[in-house]
Amino acid sequence: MTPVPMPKQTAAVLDVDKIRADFPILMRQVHDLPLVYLDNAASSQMPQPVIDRWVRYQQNEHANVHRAVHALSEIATREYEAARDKVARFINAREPREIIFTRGTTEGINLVMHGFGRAFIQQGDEIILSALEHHSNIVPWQMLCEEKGARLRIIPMNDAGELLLDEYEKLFNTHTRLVALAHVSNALGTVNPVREMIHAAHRHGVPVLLDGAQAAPHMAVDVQALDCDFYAFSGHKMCGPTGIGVLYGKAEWLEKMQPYQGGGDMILSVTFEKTTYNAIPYKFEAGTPPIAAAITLGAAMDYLSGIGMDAIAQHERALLRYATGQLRQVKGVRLIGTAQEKAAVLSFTLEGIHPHDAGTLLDMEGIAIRAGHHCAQPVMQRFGVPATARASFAFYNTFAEVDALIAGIHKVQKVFA
Ligand code: C6P
Repeated sequence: MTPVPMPKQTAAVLDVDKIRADFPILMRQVHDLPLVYLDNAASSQMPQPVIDRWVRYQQNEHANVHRAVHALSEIATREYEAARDKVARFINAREPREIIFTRGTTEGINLVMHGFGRAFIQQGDEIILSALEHHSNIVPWQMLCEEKGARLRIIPMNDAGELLLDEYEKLFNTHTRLVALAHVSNALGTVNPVREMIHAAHRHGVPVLLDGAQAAPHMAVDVQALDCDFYAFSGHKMCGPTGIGVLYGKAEWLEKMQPYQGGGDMILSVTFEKTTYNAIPYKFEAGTPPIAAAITLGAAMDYLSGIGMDAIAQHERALLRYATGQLRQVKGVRLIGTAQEKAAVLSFTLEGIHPHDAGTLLDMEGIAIRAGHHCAQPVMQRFGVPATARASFAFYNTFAEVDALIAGIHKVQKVFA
């Protein structure tokens, strides 16, 4: 096979060396070797300007929000709401009140399950999911179905990990109430044709929730252009901290939905007889929110926007193309997920080697990948494997790191030869 050359044009897309200098953790060693961090689909790393924002908040601005008249509380409130504005701009929401801060994608989906599902899904209704969903976008809907007597319908996929759109169309009927779909698969990398799929759902009058956990960090997302009804994603996969995520919802849906949790800040008035709920988005943010994390996520979005989401997508596409070409030349490799449209996720198995052993041995080389079912057991079942090894890339990864991965895989194979 002919080797895949390094795509030279990418040098001009991003100055990766300069970008890497912003990430202190990328300078560290693991097992006395330079860290090669290829587990970005699980969690990405944080650059210094984002770390600095966290520290500045803690050192100078920390107070509770929406609650007091003192200066610090006003600063914290202003910065927290400024972060909401940044998120709205980042995904092109119509208005900041369509942005709810959550703990992450999982909580965002659970919020929709409680707020939308409890109100609009009844016995005999149907929810369409796809065969490539993360457990976060399966289990909440199963719980709802059990409670309500509703049922799940599953869009099947082909051997490349692409959803079968003809089959999707056939799943709609008068009982369909919601489509809940990954924008990008974490286990396969497949980028679903969500625009087209949303359009199809809307023709049937059915709203769509997108799980954007693996999309928002890697491509420009425009919720108005997509016309999705809900979009959930996590801060820690896009250079932000853990414990913060975003649920976008169209205002007309959020207005009609029930609150997710009850408590402070989500109310206008409370008596023992009756509570009047606050306006959106506060109706869905009960209790003290993750203020520091939200503000820091705003800084992460500034950082990503400064680099440019299109440039990020272009660099990662080049990395994927190069890594796929290199990996295909390794004997005994089976790539799991070979869709035409893919994000920079490479799931694979090595003949005769358990993915966990491969992951452990690669770690000894300083190379961090994930091995397991990736919280997508139905995907593993579909491809007849218990687990895969998964390398997932970010904009700060280099072609040299792809080479390190391939060299590492050869070493792993030698151990088992
Ligand atoms: N996937 C991975 O290694 P949370 O945990 O709430 O931030 O995100 C959950 C989630 C939901 N949907 C998709 C498509 C995801 O990829 C994830 C998180 C990580 O693939 C951890 S399992």
